[in-house]
Amino acid sequence: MELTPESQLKSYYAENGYVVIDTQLDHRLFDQITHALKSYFGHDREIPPRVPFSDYNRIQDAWYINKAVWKVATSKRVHAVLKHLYGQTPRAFQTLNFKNGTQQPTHADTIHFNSEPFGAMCGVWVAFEDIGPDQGPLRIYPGSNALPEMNYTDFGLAPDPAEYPKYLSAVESLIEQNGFEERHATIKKGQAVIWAANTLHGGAKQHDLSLTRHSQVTHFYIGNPKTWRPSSSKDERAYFKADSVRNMNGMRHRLHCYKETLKKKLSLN
Ligand SMILES: O=C(O)CCC(=O)C(=O)O
Ligand SMILES: [Fe+2]
Repeated sequence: MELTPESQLKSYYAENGYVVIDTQLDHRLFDQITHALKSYFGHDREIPPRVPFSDYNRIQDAWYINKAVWKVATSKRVHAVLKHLYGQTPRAFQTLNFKNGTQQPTHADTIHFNSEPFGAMCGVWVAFEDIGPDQGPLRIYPGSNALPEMNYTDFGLAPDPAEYPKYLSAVESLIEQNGFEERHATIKKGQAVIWAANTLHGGAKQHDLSLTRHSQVTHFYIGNPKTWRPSSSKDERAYFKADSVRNMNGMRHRLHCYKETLKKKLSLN
């Protein structure tokens, strides 16, 4: 994947549902994160403290515990590009850090967290190392952003996580019907792919299992939409309050430091 020329960002995004940009972040940040999170990855990992979810290859909201993750999520350049693309203020609400490729099946992120108005959400995948085809890069289906909204009920499915496999099959059929091409995000360290709420994407097969794919996804809401989860919207839409990476870091960090100081004091007494 090539960097999207600056003058074409808006038109390219509208047409393809993704762009590639340079985050202009100091590469030492990525190395710091890789180093700091190292013991939290793998099958014999330590469990990271104070994050809502983690497994052997995925740490959710590591910005609670790592300032560099927070810096990547709140990158000025990413925010400026999102503002340019949407004309509204972006708000990072979730981070995911990966050591390896996810090989995730194809989906649109709206199936996990949707918005009213529709489309006020996007994902940003930042490469922490140069990404080649064998590392299981992010995969994108250009043009799929123009598809109509795809909630469980739009496919005639019950709005339930148990129906997710059927959702994935429905998505596969759509790709076949529309003849969408698959592109792999082979991008350089420090570059990022921004994809739209409805853009179909997943993780490519990791051909070489000895390779890492250190990267971070930050999910953003745009403006101030109502936020809801299709998978738990049975009788009515399940609205939820999305976190805000920008607003909460300071508070959480202070609270954490306060608790640590208190613990030390208590153990001294
Ligand atoms: O990193 C990947 O392979 C896919 C991640 C993804 O789908 C997401 O974070 O929305
Ligand atoms: Fe996704």
